[in-house]
Amino acid sequence: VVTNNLPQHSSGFAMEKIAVGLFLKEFDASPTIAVAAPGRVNLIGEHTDYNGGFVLPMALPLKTVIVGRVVEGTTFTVVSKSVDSEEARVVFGTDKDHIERGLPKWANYVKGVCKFFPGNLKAVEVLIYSDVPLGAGLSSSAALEVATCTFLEASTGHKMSPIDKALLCQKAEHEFASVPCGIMDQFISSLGVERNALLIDCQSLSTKLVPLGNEASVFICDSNVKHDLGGSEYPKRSAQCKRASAILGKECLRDCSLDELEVSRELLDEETFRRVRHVVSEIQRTQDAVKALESQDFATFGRLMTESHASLRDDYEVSCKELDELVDLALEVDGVYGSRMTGGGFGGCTVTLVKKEAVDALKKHLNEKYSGNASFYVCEASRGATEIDIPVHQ
Ligand code: GAF
Repeated sequence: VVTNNLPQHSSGFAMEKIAVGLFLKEFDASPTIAVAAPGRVNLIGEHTDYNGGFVLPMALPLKTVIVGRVVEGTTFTVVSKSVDSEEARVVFGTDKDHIERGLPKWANYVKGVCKFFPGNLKAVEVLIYSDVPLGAGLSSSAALEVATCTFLEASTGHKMSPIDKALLCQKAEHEFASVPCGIMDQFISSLGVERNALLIDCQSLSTKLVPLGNEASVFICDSNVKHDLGGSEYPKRSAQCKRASAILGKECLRDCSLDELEVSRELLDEETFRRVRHVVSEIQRTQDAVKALESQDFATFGRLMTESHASLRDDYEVSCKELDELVDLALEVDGVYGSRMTGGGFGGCTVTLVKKEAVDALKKHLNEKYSGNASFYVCEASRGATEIDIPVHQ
């Protein structure tokens, strides 16, 4: 699998301008550094990354912007515009030996990245401004981690490769947020490329760009439900997969085929068997989906997305009734190729591949029929984390 880079195009600077204005208000000075890192949507390949499998996410135009400046002293002062004001300002020392996780929780993503950053930290004032919805399964935490790391690169001059940056941010999430996540979210936030999805081989960490073409739209629908269960079920699934690969004598589930699984069926209890069947079949579906997309076969790609949803719902049991309802409703609309839940599950978003001309009909149908209150994003694949020129504040 090879990486081929396509040229990047800069998007509008609306978010950055607002962030600069907010920084001025907060710190009574102008920022000198601005960075941005995107959220992501995963098109297919769910709960496969921590099993060494394949994933196919794309970076979103929704992003986390950090603006700031280097100051005298030994403190890191960070203000977030995404949280309530009494929790919004956090100050900690730049001596990495003394950076510890704590409260408020949101700051642990920033602190974790600072703790593991390879260069010496500078004293800074920074402001975080984001339009990635929190807890919606669009990787707001990875966007914050990767934006923080990109800011540290800019403020210290210590540059990292995009892959090392993703790995550092994953470590921060493991150790400072206690989430045993795979590599997908940090990877795509760091390496995303405009107009392309990114096939990631989570075993070798090699990547391949897959152009999305112009015919179909990626339609994200936020169910606006968040089930607490997500936090406790994710580590359970990951532990279950680890145990299953040990029983099957594999290093990870990527190394297991459906045929082998069938032969070893009696080694696993019924629930574990279904969990493994999801992972193994999803890894195959992701590879098939990439082939389909490469030949612009949206019908096959869409069918695989819908099969992925059924597998996540029935075998992996990480969907919920609202996500199932949104998928079923989407599939009723002419011009929809396929639909599935995206991200960790237990709430959050669905992703639907739909003919461009059917987007309005899809929105209308979901608005009329969904029992909850949905929000929609029709997204182009965007670029990964980057330092940006400071926009002039007006
Ligand atoms: C979350 C995790 F952070 C990812 O690593 C991935 O496992 C995903 O859930 C499920 O595919 O976003």
